[in-house]
Amino acid sequence: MSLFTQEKVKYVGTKGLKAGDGFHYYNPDEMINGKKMSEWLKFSVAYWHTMDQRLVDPFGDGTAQRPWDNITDPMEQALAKVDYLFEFLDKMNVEYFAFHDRDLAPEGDTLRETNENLDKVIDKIVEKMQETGKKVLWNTSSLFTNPRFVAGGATAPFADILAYSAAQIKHSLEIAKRVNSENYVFWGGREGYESLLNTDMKREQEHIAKFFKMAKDYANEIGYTGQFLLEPKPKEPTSHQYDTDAATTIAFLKEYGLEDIFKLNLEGNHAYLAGHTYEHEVRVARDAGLLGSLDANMGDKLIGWDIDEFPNDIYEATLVMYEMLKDGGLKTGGLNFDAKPRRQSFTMDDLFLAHTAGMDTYAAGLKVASRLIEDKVLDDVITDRYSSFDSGIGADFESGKVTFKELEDYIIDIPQEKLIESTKSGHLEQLKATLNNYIFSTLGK
Ligand code: XUL
Ligand code: CO
Repeated sequence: MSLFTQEKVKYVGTKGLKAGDGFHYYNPDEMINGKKMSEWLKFSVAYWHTMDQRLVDPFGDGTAQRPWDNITDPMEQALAKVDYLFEFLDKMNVEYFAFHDRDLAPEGDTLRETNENLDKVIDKIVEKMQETGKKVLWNTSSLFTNPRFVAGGATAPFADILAYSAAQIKHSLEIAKRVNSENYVFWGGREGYESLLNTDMKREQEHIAKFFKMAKDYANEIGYTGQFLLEPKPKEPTSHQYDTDAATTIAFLKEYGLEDIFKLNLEGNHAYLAGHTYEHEVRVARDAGLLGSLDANMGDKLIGWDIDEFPNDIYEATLVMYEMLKDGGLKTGGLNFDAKPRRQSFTMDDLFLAHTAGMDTYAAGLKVASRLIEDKVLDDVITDRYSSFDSGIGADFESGKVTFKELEDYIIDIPQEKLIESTKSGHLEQLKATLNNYIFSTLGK
């Protein structure tokens, strides 16, 4: 018996222009660069949005209409939502989901009681996973919602709160092992500060570094081998988040010797808030060998806060998929829809349509990116642009054969005219128009 009235979403191709009749681009078995589309695109449903989000904004109550709204007992509703989740995954043809501990079950008065509530829901999730073959991309712990985390979790200036955080993560890692999560995510919700006037920043960062090492030790102790991921985000909720962007997060990992333990989970909207493009963040992680997973969402460039919109920007999706393909795929990572429909898109149909649109956007981006790679469009441009380092003085510099003095001897009498001749136009307008042509011609069939 079906819980949702909506039908299973199927691949229909691009026969019509109006969206809503199925996937236009997401064709799971289609081969792209030697692998099935479904293998490149390990999509994941985010429990906190898809099952829990009421579509609130900073000024208004939730508008969401969901079939489980009339179940008033919190534990009963929590258990019922598990059935809805698994039917949703089936109908959307999504293989993975992701969750915070607190998304699943209400808290009790003590951590022991909270764990008991949570374990009841996990028992049901494990059963459903065995029945359906669906998998967990990652789980995580919310160390930011409850008032006890007012000044952070692992960076809280209060030892009891740090102890509580450790115990909470310990239980989450046990859950990660039970549900075989492919990754374990840490997003430092309130790990940051409001003012230096009352903050010992160094002590807080030393605490969280030690905390991460202890988390890894515990994972090793219980035999949990999933990949640890750290998710950068600036500004929200504290004015100074410690893991502001990919580069800052990588510097932190290296400073504390954690770069072999962690990779990064990168989110589109977080990139904009940090003043970067999404593809920039992915490139920074790729260059450091630390690209882990993607929280596939986007923001509104006119709004200054995190709105977690479902992806619909083909240009951005193409460039992010380009980085992913160049990295050889996401390994243990996937594309998690840390995204919610707009507040005015409050029906259950909208939730189906939003996921369909997000999956199609990344499927389309993957197709374009794969053609760009096949035709070496950007590779050729970049090879040519740096070619003066492939021989002569450039190659001598790269291989460490020349000193500053020798570089000076080489260049000191070269006239300005010759120097200008040694530079080349970047042809950016042509390049961007070429990229547009690849988008039009790959998707316009
Ligand atoms: C918050 C955010 C989180 C993390 C997991 O902006 O992205 O949902 O992905 O805690
Ligand atoms: Co996220």
